[in-house]
Formats: sequence, structure tokens, C-alpha cells
Amino acid sequence: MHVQTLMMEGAPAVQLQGPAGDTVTVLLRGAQVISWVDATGVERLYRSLLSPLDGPQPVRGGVPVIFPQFSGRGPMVRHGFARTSLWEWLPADAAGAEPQLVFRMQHAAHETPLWPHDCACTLTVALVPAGLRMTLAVHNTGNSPLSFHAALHTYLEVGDVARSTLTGVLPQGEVLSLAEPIDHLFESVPGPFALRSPASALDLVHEGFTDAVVWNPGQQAVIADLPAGGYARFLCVEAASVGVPVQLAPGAHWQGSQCLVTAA
Ligand code: TA6
Repeated sequence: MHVQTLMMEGAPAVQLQGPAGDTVTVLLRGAQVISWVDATGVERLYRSLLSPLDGPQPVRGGVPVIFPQFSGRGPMVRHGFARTSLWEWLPADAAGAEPQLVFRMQHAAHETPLWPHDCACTLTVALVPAGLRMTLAVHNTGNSPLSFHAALHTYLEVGDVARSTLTGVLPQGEVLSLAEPIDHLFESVPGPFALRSPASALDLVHEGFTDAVVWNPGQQAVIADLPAGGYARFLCVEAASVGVPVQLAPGAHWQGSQCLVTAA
């Protein structure tokens, strides 16, 4: 296992290499996983090269952490503040049975008048055999209840979305075709999900999260920080708790994880 800090296109990041040679790189801004290269040397996450890493806009690619609001489902900034906040790397936790990196974000009630709650979030990013596991934990450190949405907005490299399929989100093993644009919240889906695409075969397992969001904007969408044809290269499959917001009593904890496992 090897850990190093680095500047990635002007943005501070931490990189972890696992025993099999797989690597994961995480930006301190947003604790955003920006790259996961598997043990065969293949990048598994999509990132738009038109999206600067050093802010101030959210980075399009990798795994933005969505918290405490999903999309425009509330009064806050779109997708919440976690993805553009500076997280702290806790280097003491880098070693362990499964190599991992831990990041922490503390939020004080006065910082966001539209969400006046004290809480502490951690994101743990672990290299597991043939996979990557990300765990978001939230601790209500205040003295009043709080409510939030959370999602791991995972941009998966697929090579050609129109030739990709996803099983597990539709009932009775029905296969979801991705030939058309999609932006859908699948509620109460336990998974696992199987993504099969020209670039990637991945199984996705979530725990703690209740829902999944599947998004691809399609060819017609105009997205300033996405290159021409970029839409075809990724599919977002997001472990999410959105349909029913998570409620946390004072002092209570919640956690949700998503594991991406390479499949044959
Ligand atoms: O998670 C899907 C979604 O909410 C889509 O509606 C789409 O707009 C996407 O997120 C990207 O949002 P962003 O704010 O990063 O442009």
C-alpha cells in the first residue's frame, strides 16, 4: 500500500495504491473520487476534461458526494454543499486491513442558513479485492433533528452508453436499455446492479442507501462542461437516499456505502 498527496491540475488530492496495483485518487474539494484505475490499469470512472478540478464549479466526473440536498429538491444550492466544500484528509486512518482513505467535513448550523444543522460527515474510500468501496457516514452533532438526501453520483466510464445495459433497477430482472437519455430515480431498489458496456463490466452493491439514480443526458443536452460526444462515454449510477429523506435524531449516526466490483 502506498499513499501520497499531490496537486492534480491545481487541486490538492490524495492517491492510494493498493497491493494489486489498483489506485484511487480523491480531491480534497468535495472528497470527490476523481479516478479509480483497476489492477489491470484500466480507468473505470469518467471525467470531463472540460471541467476544471480547481473550482469554483462542481467537477463533472468521478464521484461527487451529494449532500444534504439532491438536485433541486429543496431550497439549497443544487445537489447540496458537500461537493464543493473542502474536506479534511485524516491520514492516521490510511492504513488497515483494506487500504483506505478517510475524509471529514464538519458543518456548523450558521454556515448554511437554509440548512441550519451541526453535523460531521466522513467519506471512507477503500480499495477492496477487485473493487472500490465508498462509505458516506453522517453524525448529527447538534441538538435538534435533521433531515437530508445523500447520493454518490458515480460517473462510470462505459465507452458507448447506447450499447450499455443495466440490470437490477427494474423489477423481475428486466434489463434497462440505455439507448435513450435517462434521468430517473428508482426508489427502494436493494440491488445489486450489473452494468455491462463496451468499456466495463461492473457489479454495484449498495448498503444503507435505499434508492438508485440513473442518469445520462443524451446527445441533445447542452452541458457547458461536457465535450461533444462526451455524453456517450459515461453512465451515472448513483447509490442514493432521496425518495424518503434520512432523518437523524440528535447524536444519531447514518451511513451508506456503494461498492463497485469488476466483473468478468
Ligand atoms: O443525478 C442526476 C442529476 O440530478 C441530473 O438531473 C443531472 O442534471 C445531473 O444530476 C447533473 O447535475 P449537475 O448539477 O452536476 O449538472
